[in-house]
Amino acid sequence: MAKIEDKALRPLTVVSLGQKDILFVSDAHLGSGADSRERERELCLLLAEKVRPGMAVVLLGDMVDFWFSYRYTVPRGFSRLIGKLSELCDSGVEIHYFTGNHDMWMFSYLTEECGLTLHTDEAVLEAAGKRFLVGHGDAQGSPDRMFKLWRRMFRSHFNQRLFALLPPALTFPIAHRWSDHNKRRHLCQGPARYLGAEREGIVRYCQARLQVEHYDYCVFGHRHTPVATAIAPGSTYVNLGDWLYRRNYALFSAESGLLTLHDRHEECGRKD
Ligand SMILES: [Mn+2]
Repeated sequence: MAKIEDKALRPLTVVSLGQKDILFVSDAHLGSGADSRERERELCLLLAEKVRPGMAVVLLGDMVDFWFSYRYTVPRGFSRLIGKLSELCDSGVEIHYFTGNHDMWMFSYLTEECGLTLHTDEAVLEAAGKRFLVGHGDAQGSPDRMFKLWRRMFRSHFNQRLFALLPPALTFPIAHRWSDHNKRRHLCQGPARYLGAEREGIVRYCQARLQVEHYDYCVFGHRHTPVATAIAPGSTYVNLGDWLYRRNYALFSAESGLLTLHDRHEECGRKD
């Protein structure tokens, strides 16, 4: 717990979004599963329908299942999403992309190609008088030591440079197998469920930070458990769920000051 408290004092980047409405999405894991192309199309459709010029889009990690930005080449796929994000940026939409544990090797490609802002750490967003603590959630109070060790290894600049020297034909199949293995392991454990404030590492982390400063909303992904629940007076924890299985997204209205979690499948009358 002491460790979380120490970390809670760490100052974070503050992003001011003025009076913007915000669309939040996370965990699309594009590139994985047979329905990936369809999922990507549906995501682009959501962006086309919900996002207007002057709005902000906040992508909270694991949007693709695996990515590595080489210096001169980029991985295959995701052309629709990258095109859509570029188009939105060009039309004056402010896009913030927070890397997760599957897309942490995004580096500067999307920043240079689309014009979006990339974040490799959580941040504080300010919009319409509300404060949001946002991030992917893989680094926040995860109890799994092994996971933390892998995370540190993958984020090491030395290891990243080493990886860049190896041919993609060798590294990509390994990365995809690793990702599939993790997914199978999670599927065996059944669908992720919200465990309650005491047992959710992200919530415990948010509560520690709330001791230091106020946030109206703490918004994270990673857990694939759509939930909106009060975790302190005037503070709501929102886990975005995912776009992978549930097609969740959240919308913040600057006018009402409210953040609402949505389920696209439910809206479309689909039962999955
Ligand atoms: Mn994740």
